[in-house]
Amino acid sequence: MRITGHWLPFLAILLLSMAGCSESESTSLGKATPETTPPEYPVTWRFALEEIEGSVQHAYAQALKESIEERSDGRILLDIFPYGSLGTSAQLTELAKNGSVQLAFASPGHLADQIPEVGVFTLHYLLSDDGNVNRQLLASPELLAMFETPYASRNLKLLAFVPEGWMTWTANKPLRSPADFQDLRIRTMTSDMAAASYRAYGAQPEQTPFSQVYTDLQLRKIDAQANPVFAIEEMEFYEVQSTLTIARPTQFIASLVTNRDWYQALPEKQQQWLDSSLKEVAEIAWRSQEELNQARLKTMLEGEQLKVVELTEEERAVFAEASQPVRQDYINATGERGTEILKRIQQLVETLENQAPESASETGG
Ligand code: 6CS
Repeated sequence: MRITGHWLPFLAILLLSMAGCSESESTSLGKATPETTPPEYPVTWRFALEEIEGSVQHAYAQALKESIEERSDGRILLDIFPYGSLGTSAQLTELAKNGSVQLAFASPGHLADQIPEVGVFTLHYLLSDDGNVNRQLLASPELLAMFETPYASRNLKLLAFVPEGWMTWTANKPLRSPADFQDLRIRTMTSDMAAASYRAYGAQPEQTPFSQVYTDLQLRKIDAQANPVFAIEEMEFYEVQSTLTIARPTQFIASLVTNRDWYQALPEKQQQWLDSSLKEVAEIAWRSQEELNQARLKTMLEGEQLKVVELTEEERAVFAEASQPVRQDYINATGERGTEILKRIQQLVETLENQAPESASETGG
């Protein structure tokens, strides 16, 4: 299943005009509920996804819905809006900022134009090859705290980083070395940082919304794109590309955000329900992205829909080397705070790798 995006802006405008119209006015408009006034239940929170039904984000949202509705005994209800029902990733972030939706996914690959620090997750060959190390890194309260101020500067509260599997490349040829990227028109997510990594390989990146990728590939406006396996299958990119290259340059990482004022004004009990459910769901989400990525690769292989090329460690090392200058771009864009984040991630990866036995999987974590 895929979607086309020309009507997405109209839905986003509709939602923008509905800002704050969720079922319980007292708790969803970012106005603090006075201690003495008990909240009116049930309260409905809207949750906007950057991915369609059946995706990793959808599995996460369903698990969160189940958890919070059960934990709150039906006082909190979650209304899930899969990609295609509201807007592009950038528009969803706006909807979260202005309180039209209470929860939204905002992937660093799109968000880095607004919050440059988060662009660190678009850098190649920075994270560990061990999926479990990355999982622990992304759940680290210390790491989340480092992003608090950058997100707050956009009136957003970062609730979680959600790893969704390794980024893989599709094209109509194998992409074994930077030479294969020369002048390749590869679609990347919309931020400049997301594009920079591919420019370093010699490509001509095209920064476009997710909903446009299939058509652009079909019409040969672009030659290639990057995404985790599950997304390539569900968005049917395999129909218009011949080869999947597994180079494991980085994980696809999403961030879960809410409006900061809204979160701070939540009655204490509701904040606790949300925080506890987020903790519970993190583990489920990790397992479901692994399963989904593996199952979808199997489906595409069985259907002989794509030729799969996995790079050797030597081939990956050439890309890792070529990607190094982009770290300076990141530092230039983020200054002291970004430099600190980059350094700390490198240290945490090293520490966690020394503690953990190797357990990476090919397509998932
Ligand atoms: O490539 C993109 O734009 C999208 N890819 C995924 C896997 N999730 C959301 C994101 O917007």
